[in-house]
Amino acid sequence: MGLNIAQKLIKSHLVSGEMIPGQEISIKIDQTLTQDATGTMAYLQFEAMGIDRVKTELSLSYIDHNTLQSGFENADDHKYIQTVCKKHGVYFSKPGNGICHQVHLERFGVPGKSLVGSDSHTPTCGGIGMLAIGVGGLDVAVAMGGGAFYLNMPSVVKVNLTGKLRPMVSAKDVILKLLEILSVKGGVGKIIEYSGEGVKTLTVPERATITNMGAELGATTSVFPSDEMTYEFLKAQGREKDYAPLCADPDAEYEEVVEINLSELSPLAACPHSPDNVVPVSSLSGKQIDQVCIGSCTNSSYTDMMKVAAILRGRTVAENVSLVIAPGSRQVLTMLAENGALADIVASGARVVECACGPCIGMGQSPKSKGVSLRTFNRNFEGRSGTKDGQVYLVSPETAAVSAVTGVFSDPMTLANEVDVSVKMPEKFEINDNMIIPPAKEGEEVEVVRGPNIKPFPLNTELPETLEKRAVLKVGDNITTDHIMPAGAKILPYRSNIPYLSQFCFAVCDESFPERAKEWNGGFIIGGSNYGQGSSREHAALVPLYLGIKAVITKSFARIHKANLINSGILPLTFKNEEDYDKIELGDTLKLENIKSLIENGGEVILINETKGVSIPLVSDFSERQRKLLSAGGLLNYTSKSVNK
Ligand code: MIC
Ligand code: SF4
Repeated sequence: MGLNIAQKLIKSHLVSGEMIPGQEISIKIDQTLTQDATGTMAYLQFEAMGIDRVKTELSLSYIDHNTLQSGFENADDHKYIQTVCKKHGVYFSKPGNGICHQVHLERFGVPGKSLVGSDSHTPTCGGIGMLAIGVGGLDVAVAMGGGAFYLNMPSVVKVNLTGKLRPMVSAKDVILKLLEILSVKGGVGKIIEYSGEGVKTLTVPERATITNMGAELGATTSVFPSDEMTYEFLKAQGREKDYAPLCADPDAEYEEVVEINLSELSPLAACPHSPDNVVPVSSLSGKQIDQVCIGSCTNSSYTDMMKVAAILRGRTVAENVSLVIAPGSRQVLTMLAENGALADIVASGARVVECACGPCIGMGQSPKSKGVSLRTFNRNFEGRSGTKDGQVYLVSPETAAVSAVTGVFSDPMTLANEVDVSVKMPEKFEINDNMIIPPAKEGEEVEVVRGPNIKPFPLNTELPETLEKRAVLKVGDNITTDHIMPAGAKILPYRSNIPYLSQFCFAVCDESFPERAKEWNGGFIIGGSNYGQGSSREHAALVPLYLGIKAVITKSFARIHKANLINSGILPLTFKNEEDYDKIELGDTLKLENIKSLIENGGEVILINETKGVSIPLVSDFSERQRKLLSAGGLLNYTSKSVNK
């Protein structure tokens, strides 16, 4: 039987396990990336492992999330990251050089190679046929140290693309369509592989928009073939030597097939507050808007920006709209400056901000109260923009730019005859890597600078024989890591300061949670389905750990968050019967008897609700390795325990 692309990529990196969907495998990692908001933790953990130099082919550290530097905190983190990278063999991309995924795609991604990144949108590089996976910081630290990455073998979904996008319909509309079909949990445990005649019509930046937002499906990763289009892109980046072709065998098999005819797509929008809440833009036509933001790792490529510039040329941003544009990389910004498109953008009345994540992670540009904001980003979770009742809609660059000038929600197809948005891929991108700082040859001589914002991370203790705690929080379905550990301008500078961060844990759902957790000496969290979707931030595990959370019991988990909980030694358990969710109320006393032996040896875990006098069967589906981690109290404890043995 032939192999699909995902299977080929995994097979060529397989270290252990069998490629049977659902079974645990481990793979060799060729490249790693971190960004600053998760990077400080990842490097602190790397240091704790005591390894001198990274053992990957290439490791990069980007500063892109936290670039406001409104106090010493950001700058301290950046200095720490820059020096720790120099010492241990990691390349460092300075703030202003661009968003990690955009820059990695342009300058470093290699078809056929594997990449893990401490950011959930790492699958962006799947757009050039890489096996690119978003993971927690600790998993990146292990990979930098030469360790394999463990995951459950995903099943592979084929998305068969036919036809060709019409002008003013965008790659963003393709992934929004898929979100409408599959939902934010439809990709859990799966790799989304694109194939069919329609693939050839999509450029690398378009493919990358699609693989980027596969993260919102909950997918392990997404991947496109590596073909002539990939070659042209790499050649234009001066990297044709990195090209390697990659396609599925003709008789490859898939667990599931989804058909999308590109010719039939129209502009779409994801309504508040979920990326799968998708409707046609035409159904929102005329709705008043307040803000438009263009950029983020999903839609900030050169071609996206050129389309936006073509729409804005000679037009003025509507009086009621604030239009903010963040080009994805300095390469993009330089090219816009050189060819005059930047002048068109600025002349329209747009505000151009630094090449960074910016408003996507709530670092400025929060909309007004109840403000309607159209964003080309990938997430519109409640409160993420920094305004709790902000109404964020996710749209394509075309929809965003047209609406910015009309001042109301507008279907860009209405301008299709007036504006030509058929942007050609450049034959040569502007190449200048002088904001990438190489590591020192002799790491020993580098002094790592640690400012006062760098605090130690919490460590768990060995799992006790019995756990008895109260239900300290009960939440519903689709809880995101932005609920668990919000980001934004006020909080993000404290990513290396867990005690400070803990005050904001679950603030969007229940402001009294951190205090209650302290008063009750920790507890168990009860959740619905797809708990922990969204970001890879392991702070969503480390902060609950700091607050004494011992177990999270839900209907189901998102992949990265579940792995982060296990790495931190917090038990992620699920209800055997989903209805049992209703048998637990806030404040109930819950007991897990003999839990240590059950975790170590397997066997049915029963949760006793002492307050209600009921027993609730739970599922604990862990691999051998995960059982050891949980019993030891997390990956770092397990590693030091094994080393000391
Ligand atoms: C995000 O988009 O939520 C982030 C910020 O990039 C996160 C990482 C983080 O929380 O630092 C992600 O997607 O993993
Ligand atoms: Fe940055 Fe937003 Fe992309 Fe996350 S989703 S990496 S915050 S641009």
